[in-house]
Amino acid sequence: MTRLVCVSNRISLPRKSAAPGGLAVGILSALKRTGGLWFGWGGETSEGEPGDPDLHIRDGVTYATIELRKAEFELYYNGYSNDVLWPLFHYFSKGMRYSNEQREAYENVNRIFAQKLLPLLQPRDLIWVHDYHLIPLGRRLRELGVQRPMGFFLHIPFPNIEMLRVLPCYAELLRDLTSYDVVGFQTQNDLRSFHSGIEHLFGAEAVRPDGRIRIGDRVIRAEVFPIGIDVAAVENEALEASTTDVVRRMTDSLMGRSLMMGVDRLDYSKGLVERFSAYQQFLETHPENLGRITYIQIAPLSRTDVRAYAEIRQALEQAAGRTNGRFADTDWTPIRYLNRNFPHATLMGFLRAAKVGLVTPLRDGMNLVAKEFVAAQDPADPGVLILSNLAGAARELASSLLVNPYDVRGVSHAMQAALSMPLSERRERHADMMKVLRRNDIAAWTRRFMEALEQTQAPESRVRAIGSIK
Ligand code: ADQ
Repeated sequence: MTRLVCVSNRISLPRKSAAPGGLAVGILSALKRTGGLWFGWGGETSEGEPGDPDLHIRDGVTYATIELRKAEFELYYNGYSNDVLWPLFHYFSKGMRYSNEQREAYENVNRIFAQKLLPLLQPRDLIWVHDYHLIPLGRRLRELGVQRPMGFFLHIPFPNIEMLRVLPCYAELLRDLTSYDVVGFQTQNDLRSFHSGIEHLFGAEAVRPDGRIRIGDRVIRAEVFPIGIDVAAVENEALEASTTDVVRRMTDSLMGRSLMMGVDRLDYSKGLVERFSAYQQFLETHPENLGRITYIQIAPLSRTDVRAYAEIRQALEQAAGRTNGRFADTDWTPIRYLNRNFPHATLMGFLRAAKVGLVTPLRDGMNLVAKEFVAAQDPADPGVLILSNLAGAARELASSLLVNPYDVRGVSHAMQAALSMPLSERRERHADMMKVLRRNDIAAWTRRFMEALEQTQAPESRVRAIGSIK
């Protein structure tokens, strides 16, 4: 039987308190369905050379975690991945800080990943590598002789060649992506950008009319696989959580006020500063809402982010302070801004209680919170989603109120429109979006990607036993 092997930078073992990001949520749902191996960094750094992977088996999934050397991890993760690739791929080239030292650490960590993963691989594995931290891993595994089908999925946007060219080693990055048999993106836009890079590097004829890419004698499938959510699980979580103490306490504290809610990782790409400004403008231009709305923003800070995100954190604290200072009353706080984690189910309960969901990233690969907000609603009395048209999710959730997140006035108008939307319209929009979510849920995403990977298996790729290659 084939086995699915997922590889990602970070592994979240179940039951750890840290909030899994979107990537972890997606991978875990995929592996829970199929069983298999999840390989990645376990969250610990070491002083010396990293040892062999630690193995843990839970619910049919084997978790193989490695440690990384502290200094190298810093350069690879906070440095190259998050100070170079993340801003560049989100079109914030001004935020990018490139250094060769970071690039070398990135290469080296990918080499270590390949070396540590190799002995765990079995002859019938399908290998699925996730996200921008691990773009060179496919090439590294190929260099070690791995011939099994290998796929790569990019959870974040892929920039057009004119933006990508800002990166000194953009050509290597594009070549590395062509080591995979399947390369998946969240949206057509990202795929088009990838094609623009391939055409730039290999010539227009490299992109075939059917969208596949031919380079020499290799054909690569580059396709769109928009990530979905486990709709039924979110519906249940939200419903069950709505009767728990913590959600009840929150809703009681609203004293009948309408709730607007945002849940994001604390990151500049999520557009929180602009969102806070829009809320302030909303209160200014629609004073009839004073004392009648509470906006709760949950934006947890993950441990590794502390240094890099100090600036945005400060900007948000100041913005929330300004709005509260100006509008608060003895019995009303307009914004409650929380830098803490909650269990996923509790968040779903909070989202269900919200009349308005605010998802306004300046750029986002997909944005699962947008999808979760819709699935968490009570279909009989659903809240309204305000969604950035620069999030991948906007392609599918066209029945939300789409906004440009930079347009502070437009977002503040959307807040008013959402709060005054008649029930019939809310229901209609919600039903439309639920159809889309159900059609393309997390199971469909996993299935489609795995089918694409399976279809790439050429007979000759099964000949070598990868375990024997060192
Ligand atoms: P992220 O940027 O992490 O993901 P997102 O898609 O919104 O963003 O996913 C966040 C996930 O973490 C959601 O499932 C959310 O419920 C959960 N979460 C957020 N805060 C939490 C908290 N405090 N406690 C528990 N859970 C929390 C990246 C890309 C996205 C892409 C995803 C998936 O940046 O564009 O949608 O991967 O591909």
